[in-house]
Amino acid sequence: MSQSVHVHAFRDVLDGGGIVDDPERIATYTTDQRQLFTGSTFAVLKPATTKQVADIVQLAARLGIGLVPQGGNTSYCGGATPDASGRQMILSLERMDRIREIDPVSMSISVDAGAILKNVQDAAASVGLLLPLSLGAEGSCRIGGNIGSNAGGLSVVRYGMTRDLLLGIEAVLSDGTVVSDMRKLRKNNTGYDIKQCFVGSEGTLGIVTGAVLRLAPMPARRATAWLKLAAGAPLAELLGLVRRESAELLTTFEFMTARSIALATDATTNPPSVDAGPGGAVLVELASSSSHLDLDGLMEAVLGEAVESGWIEDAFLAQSRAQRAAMWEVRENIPEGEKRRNGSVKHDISVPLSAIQRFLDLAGSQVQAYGPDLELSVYGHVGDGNLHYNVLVPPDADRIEFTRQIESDLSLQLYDTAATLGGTFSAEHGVGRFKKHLLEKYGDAGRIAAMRRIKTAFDPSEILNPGAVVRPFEPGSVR
Ligand code: 2HG
Ligand code: ZN
Repeated sequence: MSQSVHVHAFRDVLDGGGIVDDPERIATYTTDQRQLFTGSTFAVLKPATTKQVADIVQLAARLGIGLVPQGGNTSYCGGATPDASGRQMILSLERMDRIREIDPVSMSISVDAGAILKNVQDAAASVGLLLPLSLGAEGSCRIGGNIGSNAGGLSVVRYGMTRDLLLGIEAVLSDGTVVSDMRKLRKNNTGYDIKQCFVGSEGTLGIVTGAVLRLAPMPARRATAWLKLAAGAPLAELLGLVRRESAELLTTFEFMTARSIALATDATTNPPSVDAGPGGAVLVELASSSSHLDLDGLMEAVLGEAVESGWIEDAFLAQSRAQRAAMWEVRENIPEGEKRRNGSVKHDISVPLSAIQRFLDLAGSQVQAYGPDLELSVYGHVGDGNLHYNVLVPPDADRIEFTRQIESDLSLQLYDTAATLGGTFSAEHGVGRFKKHLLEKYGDAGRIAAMRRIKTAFDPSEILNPGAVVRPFEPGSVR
């Protein structure tokens, strides 16, 4: 069957605005967020309802066409980019962006999978509640993608990953069956927790069309501080101190090296007055929904103790909203700063907190031995054991070529080190198409075997995001 016949068939199951087959418009969907790869597709499908998604899936299965679900196209790992075969279609959820219901008493929000994260945050805020998922891409990423990649972000230390916020789900299986489990229950021990199968599956097990998310009380007070670290400051111990002394009020513990701060500052319109100490800097935030707690006083006491320990040289407590925003701007602008300087080769590492210092030492020596002139931008969610250990692309280098070169050698050394310390090559960015070989290399054989069996059980005809995350199970194979 020709492509135009396919387009015609899909047009029949969608309404007028539901299909894009103009090559110029298609091009805005086929390149990944980091512009490392451009795939090929003959049309982008934009359903407006769950029923249309189910019809699309059934038709795709009949025609043997792969479907690549796409939300805000912000995957760092090519999870939402079709391959080059031209046999895959993008299924964009962007028209399914409704807030379905907010239930302030149950503290939950029900949304379409194509709802933009920021809009969901705002909807929750409009009833005085917090959606505790916050990340740099929040203005464009969509809830379905957050679920598909189990997004983490800037407040995981307190609230957990997307997985921990998910109460209910609606998803279309590969035969068009709709899993309609949009419940708001905290407790529901009635067999397999099917919704969790879709979390982190990057669209390979079903198309998420709706979700119910857990909300939290909106913080009434925040205390935000910038800590300048002394040389050799032990991050895990410092975190331990801050966490212990601030009880359950810690929401952020973000580490940044001087190089990352400088990159962010270059990308900032009003450069802030904060900078790094010899050991880098940490952005700490405490938050409380109670207006009766003296958070600033608590933060000052915690910081006093940290100064006494000799781990920090100096600390600044934000005295106004503007100061707080300026501190956050530095942290949030680091990826943009890297991009402006010709990008970086990204390593989204996590290791147990007890091994974080060792990772920094060993990885530092590996980089030094590989290329003494290489520059690093190291920062991340140290509260979660997650480091973005990024190698900067030299300004005069070809970005793609340099990335390939580093990824074929130094990156593997760094991942080896993380693996030896009990860590992982992808903490919060997923696997997608770019990190599949790493899953093969570092994943436990039994776990991969289980993943393949699950993939085959959910998607026997291999139409759901084919080529992403994991190969289907092959009968007779040992894995
Ligand atoms: C962040 O923490 C994101 O800002 C992006 O996860 C990390 O660009 C990166 O390496
Ligand atoms: Zn991150």
